[in-house]
Amino acid sequence: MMELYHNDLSICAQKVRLALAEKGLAFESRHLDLKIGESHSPDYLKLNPKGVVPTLVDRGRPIGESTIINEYLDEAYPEHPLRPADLLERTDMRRWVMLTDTGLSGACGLVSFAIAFRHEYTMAPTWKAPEKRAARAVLIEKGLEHPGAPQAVLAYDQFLSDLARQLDQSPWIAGRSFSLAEAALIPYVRRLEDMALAWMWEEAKDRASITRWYAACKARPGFRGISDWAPQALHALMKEKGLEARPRMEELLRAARAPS
Ligand SMILES: N[C@@H](CCC(=O)N[C@@H](CS)C(=O)NCC(=O)O)C(=O)O
Repeated sequence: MMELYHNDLSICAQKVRLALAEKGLAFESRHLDLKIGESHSPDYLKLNPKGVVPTLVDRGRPIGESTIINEYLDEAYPEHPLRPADLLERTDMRRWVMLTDTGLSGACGLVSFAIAFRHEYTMAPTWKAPEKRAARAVLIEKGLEHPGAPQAVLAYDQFLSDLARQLDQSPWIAGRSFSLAEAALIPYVRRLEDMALAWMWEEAKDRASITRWYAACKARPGFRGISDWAPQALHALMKEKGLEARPRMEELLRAARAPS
């Protein structure tokens, strides 16, 4: 059976679990605790030299990078295809998946940490890279007052605008079918919901298509890749801190949207 090295709340791991669940593929779970640095153990670094999750081990070979893992899964296990048959829809799918590796992932990490995780995480002893330790220390201290927060909030907000516009035109992100674009992007919407920030689309008239789409996503088998792994205690903290953060988030959004 395939093995998946992952973490319950990791966005990149959620993305792969979503694809696995949607395709009905079972896996042996190898859950790593990122806050104590388990992804930096010498044994794990042999599988994933970057020390990050997820890593899939299939046919005796480790595969890293969530985008590559999902493409691999869909090629290796063609039942319940997650890449549109239409070439242009498939191209669209890849463009949307790319968003996660070109800014959205960093924005999500900063916003999540600034609002919620900084209240839970302490410095992992195995975070050896000095620049990483220093960056985390500033985020833990400053939260949404971090100098990178306005840019990260703006990027997340822009993503929601783009997503809503796309979903005004088609039922799913890449056209007529649920695809790897959903697997890649649902976790980013879910993260906002986990932090009680669903008002960012639910209270915006021009983002109603996200509400419709997200309800349809939740009804899919793939969603279990997130919901089956939801850590209850951390969720309570994320919600509490997200509710507290709403006024500051609204201020940052007003500033980000104001014409310069
Ligand atoms: N580009 C990679 C990013 C993986 C990544 O950054 N994973 C994070 C969790 S979402 C991680 O393992 N962080 C642990 C650490 O940096 O110590 C992918 O898509 O798989």
